[in-house]
Amino acid sequence: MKNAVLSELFDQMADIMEILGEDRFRINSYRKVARVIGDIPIDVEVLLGSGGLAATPGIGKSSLAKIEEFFKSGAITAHRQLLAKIPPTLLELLGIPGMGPKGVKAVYVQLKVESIAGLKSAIATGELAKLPGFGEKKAAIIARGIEFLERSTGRIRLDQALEAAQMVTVLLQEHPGIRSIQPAGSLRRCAETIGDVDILVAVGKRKGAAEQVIEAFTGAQFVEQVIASGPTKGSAVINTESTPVQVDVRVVPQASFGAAAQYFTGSKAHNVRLREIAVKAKLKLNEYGLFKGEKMIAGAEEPSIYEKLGLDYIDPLLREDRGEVEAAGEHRLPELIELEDIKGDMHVHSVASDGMSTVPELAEAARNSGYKYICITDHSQSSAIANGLSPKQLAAEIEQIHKLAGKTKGITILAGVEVDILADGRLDFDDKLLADLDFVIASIHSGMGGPRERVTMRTLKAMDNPYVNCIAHPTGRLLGQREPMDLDMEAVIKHASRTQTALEVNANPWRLDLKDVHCRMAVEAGAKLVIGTDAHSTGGLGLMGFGVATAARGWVTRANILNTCPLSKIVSWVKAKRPK
Ligand code: DGT
Ligand code: CA
Ligand code: CA
Ligand code: ZN
Repeated sequence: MKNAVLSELFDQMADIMEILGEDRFRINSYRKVARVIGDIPIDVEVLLGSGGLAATPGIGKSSLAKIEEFFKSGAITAHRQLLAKIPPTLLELLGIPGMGPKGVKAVYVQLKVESIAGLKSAIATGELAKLPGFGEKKAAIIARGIEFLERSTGRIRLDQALEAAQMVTVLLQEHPGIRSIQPAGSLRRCAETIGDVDILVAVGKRKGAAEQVIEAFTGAQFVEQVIASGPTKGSAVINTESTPVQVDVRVVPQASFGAAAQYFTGSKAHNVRLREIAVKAKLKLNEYGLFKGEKMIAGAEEPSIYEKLGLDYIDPLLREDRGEVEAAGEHRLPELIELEDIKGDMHVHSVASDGMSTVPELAEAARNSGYKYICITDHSQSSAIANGLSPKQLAAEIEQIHKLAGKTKGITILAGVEVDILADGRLDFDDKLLADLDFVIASIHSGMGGPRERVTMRTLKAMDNPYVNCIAHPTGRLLGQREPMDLDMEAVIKHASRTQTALEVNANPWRLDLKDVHCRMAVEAGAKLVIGTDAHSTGGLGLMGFGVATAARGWVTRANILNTCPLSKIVSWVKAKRPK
C-alpha cells in the first residue's frame, strides 16, 4: 500500500513550492491532497481503479492525473521538476524541529543558506537572529533542534524508550474519551534499540475526541518540540530524565484498534509477510482492519487478525520475519519464557564490591519480587575499579552470607562471585576458593578489544574450569558505547553446551548480552542460559524483564533457562560439573 509514500510526495511538493514562493492556492491544494490520501483507510491504488478516488472530495483533476502517473511510472514529473529547482541539501533543513518551510524559505532566500552546515554558521555569526521574524529566541530553538537532530541519529535504549512511553501513557490515560492506549513499534517488540516511540490510542465516536488527544499530547509540559501535529497524529520530541525522545502518537477508532496495533507494531518485514498471506486468501490487510471485499472481518482485536489469516497468535517479541510466520501456520511456535517463570536472580552486586545495597537489603527485595533464591556475585580482585574483593575478603563474604542465609526466611541466599577471566584465560581466584562458593560466574572485563582468537580462547578456557557455572555478559558490549568483543559465538555456544556451562542473558538494557539471535543459536545448540540483572542496587533487580524479553525474542522457553528451575536442580547442576 503506497498511501503514505504518495501523501509524503504531495507534502514535499507543497514544501518546495512554499520555499520557492509559488502560488498559495496550489500549495494549499497539494497539502489537502496529502492529508486526504494520508487519511484514506484503504489502498489508494484500489480506490483509484474503482473510480472512487475521482469522487473523493479534495482530489482535483490535476492531482488525480499526478496520482495516476505515480501508479503507472512510480514517480510524478511535477515532483521531479520541483526537486530540480532547489539544492538537494535544502530538504534536510525541513527535518530540523522548529524549521518549517517558511523558515527554510527565509534562510535560503535572504541568507543563501542551503544546508545544515550553512545554517549552523548563520546561527554562530548571529545572522539568523537578526533575520526578520527570527530573533534570539527562535534562533536558540533552531540551534537546539539541530543539536537534537544530530544526536538522534543514534538510537535510544529500551529503558529510555520505556520511560518516554510511560510519561505519555500516564498523561493520556487521564484524558476523557480514551478507550485504550498501548505502545507499538519497536518498543512493543522490545527490540534492543529504539528509533522512535510509537503510541496508539483508541477513542470513542465523540466528535473532536482525536484532536483533543493530540492537543493534550503536543501541549504537554514535557514536550520540547512539536514536529508534526494533525487531526489523528502527533509527533514530538519529549524530554525524559536521560535524553530527548521522539514520540509518535496515533489516534484510531476503537473498531480498528487491533488492526492498527498489528500494523504499527511491525516489524515492516513481518507485516509484509502477513499481507502476502492476506492477498493469497483474497483478503486485504491494512491498519484499519482485515477485509473481505468491503466487509471488515477483523479489526477491533489484534488476535483475530492472526486467527482469520489461519495463523496462531504471534507474540510481538517474535515479529521480525525470522520464521515466526511459517511456525504460526504450522502450530509450532515456542511457548516463550515469561517474567513469572524466573525463580531467582543469579547476578547481583552488593556493597562489598561496587554495589549500593547490602546483602540483607538485596535478599529482602528479591523475596518481595517473589523469588526463591538470589545469588550474590561481587567482583574479584583484578576488577580494581569495581572494588573487587581479595581472596580474604571473598572468604569473609562467603561466611557472612552463609550465616545470614541461615537466619533469613522465605528466600535462599547463595554465595557466588563474578570472577574475572584474565588475559591468558585463567581465573582471578584459585579453584580452592571457588570450590567454597555455591555458584560461580566468570566474565571478561579487560582486553575486550583483543583479536578474535584471543577473546574466544579466554572464554573457552574459563568454561573448562569445573567451578565456572556461567559466563556473564559474554560479548561485553555496551549499547551505543562499546562494540561487542569479536567472539566466535558458534564455538562459545558449542563449548558451553559441552562443558555444562550456562551463558548469561544480561538483562541490563545497556548490555542485553547475549542478544536475541545469539540466544536462539544457544537454544538450538542445546546450551543453557541464565538470565541475570547484574544489579548494583535493589532497584537494579527490576531490570529482569528486559532480559526475559531479549531471551523470548530468541525463541527461548522456560526449559532453556537455568534460573527457572527450583533451587535443588541448580544445586545438582553445579555439583555435576565439579570433580567427584
Ligand atoms: P524504530 O522506530 O526504527 O525503532 O522501528 P519501528 O519498527 O518502530 O518503526 P517505525 O517507527 O518506523 O514504524 C512503526 C511500525 O509501523 C513499523 O514497525 C511497521 C509499521 N510501518 C511503518 N511504515 C510502514 C511501511 O511503510 N510499511 C509497512 N508494512 N509497515 C510500516
Ligand atoms: Ca518506532
Ligand atoms: Ca514511528
Ligand atoms: Zn556483574
